[in-house]
This record gives sequence, structure tokens and C-alpha cells, in this order.
Amino acid sequence: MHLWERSLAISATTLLLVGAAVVPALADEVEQVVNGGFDSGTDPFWSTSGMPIALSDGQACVDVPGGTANRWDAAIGQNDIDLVAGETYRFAFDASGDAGHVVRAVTGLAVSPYDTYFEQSPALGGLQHYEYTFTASTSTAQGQVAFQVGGSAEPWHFCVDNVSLVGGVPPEVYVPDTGPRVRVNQVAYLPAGPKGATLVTEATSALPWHLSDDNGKVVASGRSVPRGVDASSGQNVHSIDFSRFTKPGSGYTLTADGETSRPFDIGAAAYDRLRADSLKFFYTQRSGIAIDDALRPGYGRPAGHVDVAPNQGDGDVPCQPGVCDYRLDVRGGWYDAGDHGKYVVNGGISVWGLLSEYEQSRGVRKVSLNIPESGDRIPDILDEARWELDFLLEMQAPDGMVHHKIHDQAWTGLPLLPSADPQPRELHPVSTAATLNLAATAAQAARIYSRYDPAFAKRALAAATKAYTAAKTHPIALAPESDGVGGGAYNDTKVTDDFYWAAAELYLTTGEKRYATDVITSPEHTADSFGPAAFDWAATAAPAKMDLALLPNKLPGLNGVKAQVVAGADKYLAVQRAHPYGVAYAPANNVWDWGSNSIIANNLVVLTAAHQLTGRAKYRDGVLTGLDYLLGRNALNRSYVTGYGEVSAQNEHSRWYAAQLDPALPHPPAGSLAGGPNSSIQDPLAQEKLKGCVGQFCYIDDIQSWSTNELAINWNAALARLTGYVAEIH
Ligand code: 9MR
Repeated sequence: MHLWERSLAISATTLLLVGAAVVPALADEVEQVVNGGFDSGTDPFWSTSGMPIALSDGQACVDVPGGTANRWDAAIGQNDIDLVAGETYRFAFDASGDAGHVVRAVTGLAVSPYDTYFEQSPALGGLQHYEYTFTASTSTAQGQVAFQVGGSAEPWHFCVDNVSLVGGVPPEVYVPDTGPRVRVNQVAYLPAGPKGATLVTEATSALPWHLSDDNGKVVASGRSVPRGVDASSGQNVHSIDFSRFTKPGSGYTLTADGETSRPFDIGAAAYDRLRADSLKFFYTQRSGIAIDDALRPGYGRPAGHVDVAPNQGDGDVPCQPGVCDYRLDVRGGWYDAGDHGKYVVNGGISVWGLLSEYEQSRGVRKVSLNIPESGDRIPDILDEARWELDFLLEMQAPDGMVHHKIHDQAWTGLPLLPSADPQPRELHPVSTAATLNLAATAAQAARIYSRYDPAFAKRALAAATKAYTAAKTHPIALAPESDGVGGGAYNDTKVTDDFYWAAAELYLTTGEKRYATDVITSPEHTADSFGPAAFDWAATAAPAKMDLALLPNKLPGLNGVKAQVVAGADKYLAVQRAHPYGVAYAPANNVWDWGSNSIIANNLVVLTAAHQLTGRAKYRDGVLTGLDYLLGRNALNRSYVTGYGEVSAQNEHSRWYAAQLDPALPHPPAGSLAGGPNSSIQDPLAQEKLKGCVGQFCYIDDIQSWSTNELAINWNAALARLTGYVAEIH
């Protein structure tokens, strides 16, 4: 059975919009499961072949065979379940199983395409009662409840009883546990840096606060500043400034209004670790190579997509039908996110993040990333970026254009190791945006790698030049929004910014006048590139301007570009100062975008550029204040970086760091950035739990919430770029 997650998300969104106007009346509570107590035999339950249901002490038990690959390869279930869209159901059962085994309890569609409407995967032990509430997103008479127990190498024993699905129950209101009302950077404030906190309170006038050290001794005190109702959270808040306290230490807490914050450090060490961890993330995302457990204890896994069954492999990949008549070897690269897709535009902006960290934060050259190439004469950050660059180069078609992406023919379910993905892989059409991403990053690579690997640098520049020429010949090969089956669309219909970025990088590398002319005559050159979101995979003019402003070159009118970057930074500083949580992001109508954490990080990267350009401390302080939000000073009181802070994200959407679904798998590695609040809540779980959420609250740390809680290479590239800078300035 498959989880057609994205198509389901679309239908669920549509339903929600309708549901907002017509609230269905609560029906009487009605049991949908027949004979759930197994009091009259096993009918109408079914089980997969070779696994007959036996009644034992009134429970339904099975001997689960070992050696199956997927959860759904062995299952017990009941079909012909009626589900009504918008109605809330209580799904309950008693179950037991050999310790360490997991049951995937599902309510879904009994027929193809086997949509999953609700699922939970509890780890089993002695007989226990399990109970969940969910709201159906679809109406069907062909529903199913099922207990999937496959995927184990060893045989094991599973029993279930009192299976119940009751419709018409009241919806469960999800209330996040936000802990103490004093919100701080749970990781560390730099000793000489700004130290801001936010207090959530009903009070409208100033309140006393005090700072305590790890012995409970009060070391500083002051009064809060009332800030009124914060639009991004809907909370009444005060801000607290304890910047004047500078003594390094750990275990500090801040107390105000009878609440004590989570503990934090004053010190820089965490940022050295985070700089390395945010970059180490990329090795565990690698495709086409086994991840060595000795290098990443707990994260070792076989190579993915190297033409070993059940993978269909990336070694000889055809296009989608009718798209091209050749095949390409596109092994390698990084998996994009929690899926197994590889997308050139997102690879491009991620490579830029790493290469620009190399160019701007020189200390990173000495940072060991514990990767197979560590110890060679090339800085590890460049070895890691090279893994993706080689893949980007492979995606170039014979005519110089570049394929937008390569991924599975259909969406796969979770969990699924890269090496276990059985789907056919396909190249999608070439696009102008992907072609220009290669032109930009290969040009950037050419200047950077020339001192380490001149042959590669030469090859990269040739590919960049060829791509740039091809893009000029095909300027409107646009990636459509509709191409989102089996992988993300990464649709991009505006490519003037990509032309600008490619021309800028080619100019910075070659100094050739023709590229300078293209830069200067581009409509992007004078346009404001610093809107609510400075840059991301789709918007690449700001990276071009920052590189032009920061790297040595003789572009006529260069001071104007520098002034634009500084003016952009001033806008973000103004937004941040007005924001009681110190966030340099205020999207129109408070609609927070998918991956908002990376947008916030990227806006802060603009501040790093302004700091480098002007040397003015206000920009550095803005970067540090902005980072506080990502590390816990937020409405949810949670650090969005795994393993950093007392309470951090840990269940990001990923097919292989899927501990939430299978305790045998790891959580994401330390130092990965969760996507963050997304007002449009574009997955069924978020739609279920977060309906009506305000800005910062549109996030849930659940593996099923891909639209608020995925991890992704571009987001970690943003974190790496940012923490690389912080590690440099302390
Ligand atoms: O990061 C992407 C975000 O900006 C888009 O709004 C969203 C929907 O198109 O897609 C995001 O990217 C996802 C991609 O499509 C597939 N791999 C996972 C990416 C992160 O969620």
C-alpha cells in the first residue's frame, strides 16, 4: 500500500476551505467496526496470505513472518468502513507484541491508490490500550482499518482486540506544550552579544526580572518592556534585555512574572559545534554512497540509488515518457529533504550556501566534517559541496540545458531507507531555472576549486558557460507547478533573477565584459531584491548582489550594489526591532511561508553581508538576535535545531531518520533545521491539529507534518552559512 501524501494534501486543503463555511453538525457517536471484540470469530477481518488469524483468549493473534520488506507486507484489517469528510473519529484498540516491534495502525482507503487518512505507529510490549482522534479528510464507503506488522527480519507475535472506530466524536483540540512563559535562546548567548528574551504575560505594565546562575544566585535584574500584542503569535508580550551581563557560564535562567525560563549558556562553544554539525548534515543526506557508521555512529546505511535492487537506481535514468530520448547517469548528489528526490534548483542554492560560507567565513576551511574525504588537501566544506556539484553537472543535457529534477515516479511512504526505495526514477524536463543554477554554481566553483583541482575548475567553467548560452537560447523553459507527482515541483516561473545570478557569478569568476553588461542591463540590477524574504531556491537576485558586493571585482557602479545590500539589511533590522521576538521576518498578512525558518536565516545572512561591508555592530547584533528565535526564543518555546536547546525539534519529516515511526531508526542528526511555521498548513496532520493557527503557532514536531516540519538541504545550508558567520565573530 502506498501513501500518496501530496495528492491527499491537495484534496484535504480543498475540503478545509469548504469546511470553513459549513461546519458539519455533530452526528451521534456510531461504531464503524463490526465484531471489533472478536466475540463472534474473526469475520469480517482479513489478513495477508500466510498469516492466518488465530483467536487466543478472545484476542486476534498472528504469527508475523520474518523477512518482509514493508510494513504493509503483513497486515490484519477490515474493509467497507464508511468515512464522512469533516467528521471526527476515535480510533481505538488493545494490542500486544514482542518488545521492540511496531504496529502501523492505519485508517485509509481499501482500494487503489490506498490513501492513508490517519496512521500511528506505536512500539509494542504487553497488552495496552491505544486511542487516537482524527478528522476524516475524504468521504468514502470503501474505507479500511488495518494493522500493518510487516518489515521485520525476524518472525514475531502480534495480538489485537477491541478494535473500534467511532464516528461523530467531538474534535480533539491540540494544545502545544509551550512550557515556561519566559522565552530565551535555549542554546547560548555570546558573552559580548545582545541578550534578549520575551515574556508572555497578561500584564500591561513593566515587570521585574532577574537572571540566576547555575547555583541559583541572582546575578542581574531589571524591568521588562511591555510590547503589546504580537501579531506573529497573538500573544501579549514584554521584552527583556540583559545584554549588560557578560559573564560566560552555563545553566543560567531568567525569571519574570513567576516563571523561570529554560536554561541557557553564555558562551561561544555551542556555535563552533553548530557550525560543524550544520555542515555534517550533508554527508548523511548523500545519495550514491554508503554512509559509514564509524563516521556517523547510528546513521550508517547502505548506499541509495546505486542500481541495487529493490532500487531501480540512478545509474541509467530515462526521462519521463516523451521528454527525451537519452538516459543519464545521475548517481550521487544529496537527497533533497525527507524524500529521495534530487532537484537542481534546490541543490544550486544549497551549494551556493556552502561555497559562499567558504568564501566569506574563512575559519570554516579548518573545520573537520568527519567525512570520507577528511584529511585530503581540500577543505572538508569543499569536498562536501563537490558531492553535489558533480551531480549538478551530471544533470546537464547534451545541448547544455539542465534537467530540473530526478525523482521517483510516485510518492513513497514512510519510513523507507534510500536503498529500499522500489520506485522507478525519472528525469523531468530541462528548465531555464535549473540551467542557470548550474551556470551560477559551476561558475562559482570554477573560481574556488581552481587552486585545489584545476582540471575540475576548468570543466566546471566550461559547463557553466555552455549552460548560460543554452539558457539564453531557451529563456522560457519554465518548470510548472503541476509537475509534483512523486517529488516536489520546485516550480519557478520568474527567471530574470536566475539570469542575473548566473551572469554575476560568471563575471566574478572571469571578469569578462559581456557578463558585466548582462548584469548591468538586467532588470534585477536596480530592482529591490530585499522583500519580506530575501532569497530562497526560487529567488536568487540577493545572492548575486551579496557576492558582487563582497567579492573583489570592478563592476561599474559597484557602490550602488553595496548600498542596496546595506539598505536591504536596514529593512530587516527595522522589522526585527519592531518584533518582540526579534524576528527579521514580517510576511504580508502574517502568512508564514513553507520553510519560514530558512527564510528567517537567509534574511539574517543579508545582515552578515551588511556587517562585513560596513563593520557596524548593529548588523552583527541583528544576526545574533535573529538566531535567538531559531534556538528557542519563540512562541512555541522550542529550538528548531535538532539536539540544540533543552526542548528541540526531533521528529522532522524524513523517510530514514524516522524514529517516530520505527524505534529502530534514528532521529535526525544533531544540527538539522526544521522547516518551521507555515501558515498554509499543507499536510493533513497539520490541517488536523493546527487549524486556525496564528503565524508562529503553525508548526508541529511530528514526522507526518511535511509542510511544517521537514528537513532540507537548502534550510541547512542557510543555517550553516549563518552559524559559520557567528563562529567567526566571537
Ligand atoms: O521548500 C519548498 C517550498 O518552498 C515549497 O513551497 C514547497 C511546495 O512546493 O516545496 C518545498 O520543497 C519540498 C520539495 O518540494 C520536495 N522535497 C522536500 C522539500 C521541503 O519540504
